[in-house]
Amino acid sequence: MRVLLVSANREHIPDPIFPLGLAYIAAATQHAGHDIDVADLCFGRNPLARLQQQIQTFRPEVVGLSIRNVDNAAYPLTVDYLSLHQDVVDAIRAATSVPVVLGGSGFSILPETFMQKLHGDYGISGEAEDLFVALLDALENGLDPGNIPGVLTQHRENLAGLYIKLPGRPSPRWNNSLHPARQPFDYGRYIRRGGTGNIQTKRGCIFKCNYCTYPLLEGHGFRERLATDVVDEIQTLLETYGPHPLFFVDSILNFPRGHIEGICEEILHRNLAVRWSCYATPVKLDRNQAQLMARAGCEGIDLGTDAVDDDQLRRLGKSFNAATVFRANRYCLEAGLRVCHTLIFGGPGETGTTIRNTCRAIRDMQPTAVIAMTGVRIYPGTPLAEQLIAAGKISRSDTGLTPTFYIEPDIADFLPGYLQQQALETGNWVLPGMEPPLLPLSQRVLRALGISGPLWRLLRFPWMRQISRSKFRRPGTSWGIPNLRRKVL
Ligand code: B12
Ligand code: SF4
Repeated sequence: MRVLLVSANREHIPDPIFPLGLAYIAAATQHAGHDIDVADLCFGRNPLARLQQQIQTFRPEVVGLSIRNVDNAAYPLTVDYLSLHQDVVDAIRAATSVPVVLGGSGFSILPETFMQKLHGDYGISGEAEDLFVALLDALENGLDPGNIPGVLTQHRENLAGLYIKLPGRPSPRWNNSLHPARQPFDYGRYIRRGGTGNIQTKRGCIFKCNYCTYPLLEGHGFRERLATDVVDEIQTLLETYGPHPLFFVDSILNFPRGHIEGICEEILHRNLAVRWSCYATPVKLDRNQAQLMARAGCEGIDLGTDAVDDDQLRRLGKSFNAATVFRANRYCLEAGLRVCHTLIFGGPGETGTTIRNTCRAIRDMQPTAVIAMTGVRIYPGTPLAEQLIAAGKISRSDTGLTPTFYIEPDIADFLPGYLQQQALETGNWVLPGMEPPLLPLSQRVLRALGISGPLWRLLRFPWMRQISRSKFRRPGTSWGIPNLRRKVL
């Protein structure tokens, strides 16, 4: 069949991100013998007109639409992408009447709601290499894809909750050396404009942080690729596109023990010069691991710290305490790794004391950068959403498409100003949703100057800290960002 794969994402903040998930779908579809074309709407003017022209020329028999983001998950300057997705579906419908299949991480967080809002013919929640191919086979053979378990259709009812109960169905094709098909896309443009390429080494997460969607999207167990297969892919990427930094998109790269070690050893064994960064957990992050990662090209590590107060860590469902964070931070700095701590303030039970404890501890640790979220984005199906519903603090309808944030009422007035003060004093804090993001123009200039990798690494330089500080000297302005739909509880 002729299959057109469309990536709807046009977000350039913090960077344009190569649509890795759709590239996996493209690879699986090609391997199954179908003819594919891709339409990536990320760059250029008038992408919808281009998309319609492409539909006229390619005459697809099926269109697959990838929906990566629901919103920017930041408060109070929340950006909601629903209308953008509606425009894309309208443009497709105006140009063709073939079935439209919805998928992607954003779609998978709220599959039924997206199906209703966007009137997709079919939808697949979670990883979809196998199911998408099965769906195409059904269409090709005149069968009803609605009979395939896991495929959503417009005509089925009572599917509510099905995908939350069946998260991250393993896709055998994925572990089986299926590499994403990057060639049909302009991967090079993402490296130039976005500063990093991306690669996935495993799926799933065994931890139970109570606000987190990753286990729902990818499954509660780890499914790892072989180190040799991962490094084959890295090597091919460097040979094909030249040297460029990579981001490992795994939920946490350094757990379970042995996985990243195997990859690092293989990188060193092949003498590959690759710079990379990742998300990591402080759990079991010891001196050996940090040093091996540094030797194998790791230039920045984004620790999912969330808080540095034992009570607050427990309430967020984290599997470590403040002492573990201190230790992990020290090992990383000793190994020469740049560290960014991601923090979440305002969750249930947060008090002025827990906020101050976290801020004090973070300042003591002297990381390169801090990304601090104000409020917890509440996602359906997460333990936190269920807990708040059971406690009567939110209703189920609060976990729908309108981005909803929980801020503990007692500290709601104090929190934003206090975080802005931290940012002003230190200069290395980034407050998504509370400050103007790096404007696309400045981002372009930095990339054009050849600065690659995550931009938070620049916060080690006094001049960048000065620029960062100056953003907090005009509190109360909206910096021209549309304050779209969102709710605070
Ligand atoms: C790594 C990551 C990042 C990195 C990316 C770095 C890089 N160079 O790639 C960074 C830190 C930069 C980042 C930024 C952002 N991110 Co992010 N990110 C992720 C993460 C952890 C992995 C994404 C990934 O690559 N997965 C691997 C691929 C293979 O999986 P996949 O894309 O899901 O694709 C599979 C399926 O979805 C499906 N599929 C995909 N497309 C299609 C199409 C069809 C037709 C079908 C049938 C199926 C299908 O099949 C694929 C293969 O199995 C996810 C969480 C997660 N675990 O998914 C969040 C996630 C995607 N991010 C999210 C968000 C919000 C953002 C930001 C907006 C945050 C911000 N304010 O800055 C930005 C947006 C950036 C942008 N330009 O779009 C949200 C999106 C949901 C939401 N709330 O809207 C997620 C889901 C996390 C969350 N909060 O739940 N992110
Ligand atoms: S926050 Fe990180 S460690 Fe916790 S469940 Fe999510 S991905 Fe796993």
